[in-house]
Amino acid sequence: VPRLTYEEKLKLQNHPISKKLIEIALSKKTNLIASLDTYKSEEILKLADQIGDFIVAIKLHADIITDFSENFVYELKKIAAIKNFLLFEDRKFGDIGNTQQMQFNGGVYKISDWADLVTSHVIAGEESLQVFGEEIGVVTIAEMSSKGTLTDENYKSKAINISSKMSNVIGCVAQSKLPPSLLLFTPGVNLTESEDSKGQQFNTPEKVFSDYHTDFIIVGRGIYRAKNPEQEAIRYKEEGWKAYLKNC
Ligand code: UP6
Repeated sequence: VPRLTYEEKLKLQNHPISKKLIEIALSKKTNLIASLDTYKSEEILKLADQIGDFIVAIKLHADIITDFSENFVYELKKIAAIKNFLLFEDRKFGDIGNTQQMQFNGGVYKISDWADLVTSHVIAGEESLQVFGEEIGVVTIAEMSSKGTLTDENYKSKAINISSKMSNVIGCVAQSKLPPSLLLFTPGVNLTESEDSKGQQFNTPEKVFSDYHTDFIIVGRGIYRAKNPEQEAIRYKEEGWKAYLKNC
């Protein structure tokens, strides 16, 4: 069975953030999310400027950044507005609702002030996801990319069931097919490496589009560690789009 096109998927979306993601994908012809997992805010801003034209979103781990500040957020949002991409905080919340709510709104990062999307585990059950409200796009972790992950078929199907029910959940991080109304985000994508030394497992864009019918590829080291990140972003953008078209 062929996958749905982005146009077909767009019709199934109710959340403004999932619509926006697909609209950006269609207008820029890219399904690439760059994961800029670097320590320095200046480096993230520089990379964002270099690769912003080729991506739908930048994924951050705010708690990696040593000099996180309001000014950094302000500058990044400016670039995101000019280059038309979204901000995705990969917080992977995994606690009771009350704690997640405080982690989402408070602390140093004030994620709810700036993120368009966040990731959350579903380990604490469906009510824990309600605390993110309706404005942000929640992406649940249904299945992880690493060796020996505990997200087996049973866990995954329960996580997907909850995700399908919740109006603020727009999709899942997973390494296999999802029901078509949910957006699939697939990390662990690299064109040259098949694994790292810490349990990560990589696939090619072609594989994740043909086998999983993914919607968005998430690329970290493949881009930010490259000698020429701009050139690699273009390469992943083109490979991802080619793989999407081929598997429609
Ligand atoms: N990530 C995974 N696998 C998952 C969930 N999230 O790799 O199952 C995240 C990592 C990292 C990025 O936290 O930010 O995606 C992958 O980066 P990489 O391409 O450098 O491995």
